[in-house]
Amino acid sequence: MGAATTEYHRAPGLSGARRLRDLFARPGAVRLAGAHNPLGARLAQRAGFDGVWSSGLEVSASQGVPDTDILTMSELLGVASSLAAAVDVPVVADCDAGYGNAHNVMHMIRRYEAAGIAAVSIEDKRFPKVNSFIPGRQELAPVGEFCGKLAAAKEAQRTPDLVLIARIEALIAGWGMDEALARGEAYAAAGADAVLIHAKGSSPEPILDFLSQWTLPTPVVVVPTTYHTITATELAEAGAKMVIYANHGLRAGIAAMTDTFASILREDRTTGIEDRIAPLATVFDLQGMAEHKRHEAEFITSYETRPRALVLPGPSGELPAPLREHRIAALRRCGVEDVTVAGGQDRPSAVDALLALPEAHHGPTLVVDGDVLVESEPLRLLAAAGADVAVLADVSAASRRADALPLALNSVTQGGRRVAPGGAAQVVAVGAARAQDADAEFAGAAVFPAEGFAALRAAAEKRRADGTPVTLGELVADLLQAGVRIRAVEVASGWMELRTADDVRRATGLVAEQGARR
Ligand code: SPV
Ligand code: MG
Repeated sequence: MGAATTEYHRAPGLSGARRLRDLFARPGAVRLAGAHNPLGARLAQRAGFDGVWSSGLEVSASQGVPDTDILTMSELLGVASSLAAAVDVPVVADCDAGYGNAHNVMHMIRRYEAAGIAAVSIEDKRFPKVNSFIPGRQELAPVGEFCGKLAAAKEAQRTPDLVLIARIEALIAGWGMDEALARGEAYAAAGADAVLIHAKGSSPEPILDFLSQWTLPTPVVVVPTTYHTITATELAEAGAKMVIYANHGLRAGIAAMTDTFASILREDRTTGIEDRIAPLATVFDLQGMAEHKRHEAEFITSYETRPRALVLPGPSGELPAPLREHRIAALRRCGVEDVTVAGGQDRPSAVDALLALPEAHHGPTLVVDGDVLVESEPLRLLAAAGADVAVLADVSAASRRADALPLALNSVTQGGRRVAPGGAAQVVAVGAARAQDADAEFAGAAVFPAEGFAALRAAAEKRRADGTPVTLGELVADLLQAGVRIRAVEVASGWMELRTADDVRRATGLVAEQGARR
């Protein structure tokens, strides 16, 4: 099988019925292969067949029941619609004797049409029918009754293109050529878009005879199951418009599986049959796995790349519940579901809390100091900083307090607004060394993409080895020192300190007020 993969979900512009009518308009025979599941339909399409026959015999056999109207319309429709969904070529559905009388046929037409089936075939047998190749009972329906079904089908049809095939079983039931031709003409007059003349002998003669006597423009469909020596080209030359290889996929599958299963048990391993069975790569290809992977990259946010957050331990015990909840809710609102709040009984250091976080995380990690409360909007801006290590930088003059961690940025104030070269401000210095140059205050939150988080861990490891207690701001300073590019997400509000009991009281009051306003 070739390396080329198949696109299975192209949105074709034309309905299956329209495409089938276009095929009918082309010279030569339209060739169909039978299938009972989408995999078989794809194999038929891949082989180059013009369409797929949703075979009653195949579907019944695949369910382990005789082809005698045992399965219901819904079951057969379910399969036919799954074939239509799986391939681009038109699907022609074998609808047996129409599942009952004209009422059933009308219901059937609506359902098959809605499922995107290009053509339906109903046969002039009494319901319940028996597969044409089973010796014994083959009862024909009266012509008038069957014409009523055909007229009902045309009445029920909503779209102009759906093709109605009337299947003539006169040769199968032994009623002779004149009866077959007369029925065909009556069915064409009743509105059939095509007639299917079926036969069960090993010679193509009766079919060639029928074709030579058929004078109407209504196309003729043939099913050379038993008279298999004649080619599709010869049948087309004789006047057939559609040739259906109704059950060859099923029979090939039965032969191959029987052989394979026997070989495995005989040889006690599968080595002997490996080169005769399809490789798994072919199975994946037929499932549309390549396309699926492309869609995954395009449409699905991997769990592995979703952001996570770590809230570092605060300076003073447990926060009141409303503040804890507010903090988690702010993170959730900006799309962070995986939130770790360090703290509890053993009150780890910032370094321990950072190093306790699983190292293998492919998405960004937001780290929030325990002594700040950050609203969702600044967090959202931070999380959106993309591939950069970024810190939240409060550029409002109001925030310059004595215990603030100053940041020097490469952005400048111009006409009351801060502007940065290239549009994204960078941190150029952290800490007191250049406090006189401070442009902003570190607002207690930073984001680290996977690589940046690895650098942060390395800085934390080093500090642990040195035995020096350290804050998030100091670790950020370490990274800057180590040459990591640090972006500043500039804000002027949207965070509060929680350093003292007074801060906590004030923040609790504000959060309660916000809650009351909502
Ligand atoms: C089928 O495939 O179910 C058919 C064609 O009706 S045949 O079995 O050849 O009669
Ligand atoms: Mg059938």
